[in-house]
Amino acid sequence: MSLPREGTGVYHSLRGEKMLSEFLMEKVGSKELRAIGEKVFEGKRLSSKDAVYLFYRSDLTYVASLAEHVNRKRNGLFAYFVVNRQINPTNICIYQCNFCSFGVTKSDPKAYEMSLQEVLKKVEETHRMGGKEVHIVGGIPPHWKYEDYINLVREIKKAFPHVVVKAWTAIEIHHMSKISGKSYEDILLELKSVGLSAIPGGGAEIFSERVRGIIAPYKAKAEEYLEVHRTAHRLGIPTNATMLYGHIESYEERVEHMERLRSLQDETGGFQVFIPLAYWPEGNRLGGKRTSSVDDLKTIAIARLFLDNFDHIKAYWVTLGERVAQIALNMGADDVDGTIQEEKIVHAAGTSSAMGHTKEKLIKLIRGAGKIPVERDTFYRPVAIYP
Ligand code: V47
Repeated sequence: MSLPREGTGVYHSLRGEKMLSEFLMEKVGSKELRAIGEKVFEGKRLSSKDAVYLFYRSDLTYVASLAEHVNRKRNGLFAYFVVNRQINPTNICIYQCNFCSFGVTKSDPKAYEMSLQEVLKKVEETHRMGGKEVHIVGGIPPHWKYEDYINLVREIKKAFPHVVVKAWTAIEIHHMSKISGKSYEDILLELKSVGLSAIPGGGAEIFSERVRGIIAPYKAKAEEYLEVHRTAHRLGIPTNATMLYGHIESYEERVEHMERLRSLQDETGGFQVFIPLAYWPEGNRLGGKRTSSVDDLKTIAIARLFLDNFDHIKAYWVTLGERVAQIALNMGADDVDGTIQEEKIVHAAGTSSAMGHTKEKLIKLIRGAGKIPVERDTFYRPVAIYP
């Protein structure tokens, strides 16, 4: 199935790019903001300095209007969702990152580990309800062997060949390399041979060495995360990219993070989507405050403007909340992730969003944003359109 190219949208009353650009330019007093707006309309790449300037100086409506203009040119009026399920086979984790409220030690009373039968039962439920994807990530237990990660994917694909397995973040793959002595390439080839189709974006957090040293001192470094993704792209495995923001990082560090993703994307073209993850502060050692909705929306909009080589920007309803995710679909985002069914990582940190949603609810959410819902598969191929 293919989609019609251009959509019309909230700006159709302004009819066309020239009028929109004139409207926006008139609204803006600052010389610097006008110059950034002009770059956007001329299709020129924003510099890191531009993006930092937008974080500090732009109001939400300006940056959001620019971002939505860019999104409309790329995705028309379409906004995507997937019928999927998250499965977190265990919360036992050796890394104990300070921002994480999900991972616990093996002796913690909250520790759990699913059996293979339990995981397969969850995949079966997803399959029965027409699910296209299982997204599998978890803690990193001290007792898991390299083969455990491989076997889980193999067994799922053996039982459900039509379900797409998007599994193991770069952090897990780096860990698998440490315990097995194998290269990223050998591990990814083996995972691919047993049925892994894509890699989720988790574990990126913030690449800045300063911040990573405080919030996640023991897990894979930024270079290692990026090298796993680079290798996956070379082997034809598409991946996603995330950024955990709103804790102790500066705007400059957010932009540096996106800059490193943008330059890897220039090199490989293998990222499918960028997912800004708003930090939730309950139940972990880092603590702090929740992000504001304005910060969430500005971050999505600036990501849309800065990451000119990414096709999709995800408004992840679990971290944003359903209502802010809906607004984000008018401010640069074109995807809301999926039905999910059972989210544990951000719920452990206090998010008030639902555990999961029906397909009908996501269709309603997207329609409420004035967009046309497109059910997609893991690779953003349309499965059904709901005009
Ligand atoms: O890597 C952990 C984040 C991520 C907190 O690839 C937290 O399509 C907020 O990566 N507050 C896991 N966030 C989730 C993830 C993801 C989700 C949806 C889709 C995709 C995709 C990827 O959750 C972790 C971490 O960055 N996280 N703790 C917290 N307190």
